[in-house]
Amino acid sequence: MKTIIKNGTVVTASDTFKADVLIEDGKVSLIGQNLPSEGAEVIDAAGMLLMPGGIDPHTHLDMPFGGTTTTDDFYTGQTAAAFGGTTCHVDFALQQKGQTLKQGVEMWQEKAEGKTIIDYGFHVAITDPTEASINEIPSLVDIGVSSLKVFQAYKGAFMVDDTALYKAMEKARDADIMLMTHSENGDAIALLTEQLVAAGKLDPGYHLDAHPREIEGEASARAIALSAVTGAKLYIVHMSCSDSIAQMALGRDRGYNVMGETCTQYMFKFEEDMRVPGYEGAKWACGPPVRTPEDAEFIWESLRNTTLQTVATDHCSFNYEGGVDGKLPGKELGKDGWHKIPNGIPGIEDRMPVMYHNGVNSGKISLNRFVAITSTNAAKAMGMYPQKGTIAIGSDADIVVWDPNKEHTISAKTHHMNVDYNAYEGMQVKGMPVRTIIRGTTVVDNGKLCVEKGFGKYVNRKNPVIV
Ligand code: DUC
Ligand code: ZN
Ligand code: ZN
Repeated sequence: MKTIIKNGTVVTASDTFKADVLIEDGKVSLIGQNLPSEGAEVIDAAGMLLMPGGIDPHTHLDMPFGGTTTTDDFYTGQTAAAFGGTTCHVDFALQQKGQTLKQGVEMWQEKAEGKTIIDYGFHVAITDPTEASINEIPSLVDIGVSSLKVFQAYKGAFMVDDTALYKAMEKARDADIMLMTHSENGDAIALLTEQLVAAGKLDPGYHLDAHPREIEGEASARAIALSAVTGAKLYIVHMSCSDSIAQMALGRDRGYNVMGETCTQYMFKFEEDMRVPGYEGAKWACGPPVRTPEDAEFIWESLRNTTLQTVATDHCSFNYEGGVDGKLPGKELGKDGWHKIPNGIPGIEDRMPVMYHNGVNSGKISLNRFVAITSTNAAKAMGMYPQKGTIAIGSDADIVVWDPNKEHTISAKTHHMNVDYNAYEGMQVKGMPVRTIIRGTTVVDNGKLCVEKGFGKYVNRKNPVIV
């Protein structure tokens, strides 16, 4: 099966050039000028950009959390991703108490089974750090898992102490696994939560007071220091503010093996959105919390100057008005106390258009930097490069045909995510995917899903690199 994409402009993390792209057996086989098209399906991409499909390194599909479960399963979440130009994601398999790490992965594989639309992998989150679990870490590479998550927050649920973090880092270092942290000080959050609730401070805005920026900075510094001492590769997820990102800059200046991710919402949702009167602020409860417009500017600059290297979504969807009409319970769970709001913001569909419009069109980042932070760097950090994350001979033909002039207004009324609100509601963007191709097969074409459930494939990952 041959396909040729003609007349487009190829954009990678380093180059922009006009070329035809030939695809054979799901892989890019030739890139060049005026390639012959005999025997091939021809896609005319005149006026279009051809970019590596987006890679979202941080999602939570079908995840039990906060007394409910995220509303997007692997079918709805991955379908939405494909409509937004994302061709691959890495989801978090959470080890349950008493489980082995492998059983955690198997549990998530079952959730994905028969529902997939795009390619995917799993990080494992170690939440029950027994000696057996710690000793199991090196064997994760045998099942294609090259990243391990440790929570420094969510005391009493996912959090592990510094002894476990340190030991996990040693094992990850020896097995060449990327150690990822959710860096906030979980002890401080637990105490602040107790005090705020006891004082009757129950509105959604108090979520912010329980998650001060300083403790994200402190936990990030701690993880970076332990990475420096152990030599483990460290990837800090969802960095939200200047306090933590400044620590990342310092660690990278010192030559430590550390890198940082941010998420789209931290550039567009702010504390003031959470402190509105009434309950609306619950929509933006996530951990770490949304911060300030000044932090957003700091994030843009850190993405530009390479202190931060990836933009993910932390896609974690809960309905604003859940628990009715057969819908899973959602944000309404916290109506009598912010501490019961399930944390999370949806966005798997919107990351690419939102970042393109606000980053590239505004001149904040170059087109090549856009590709780097939405695809290539995640592929490298997660051990998928060059199979994924670039357009090159021999790579999977995961290509998004992008119309730089197509305009779209983002809305929950038209999005494909299974959730009743959208963080970017009403945002008018210019630049949209018009065709999403995975392994040479068109998955979405001009607003139409073209593959059946089960199309997406598990990606075996290895040899992650710090970018
Ligand atoms: N943060 C969220 O907002 N949701 C899921 C988990 C997390 O760390
Ligand atoms: Zn997290
Ligand atoms: Zn997360």
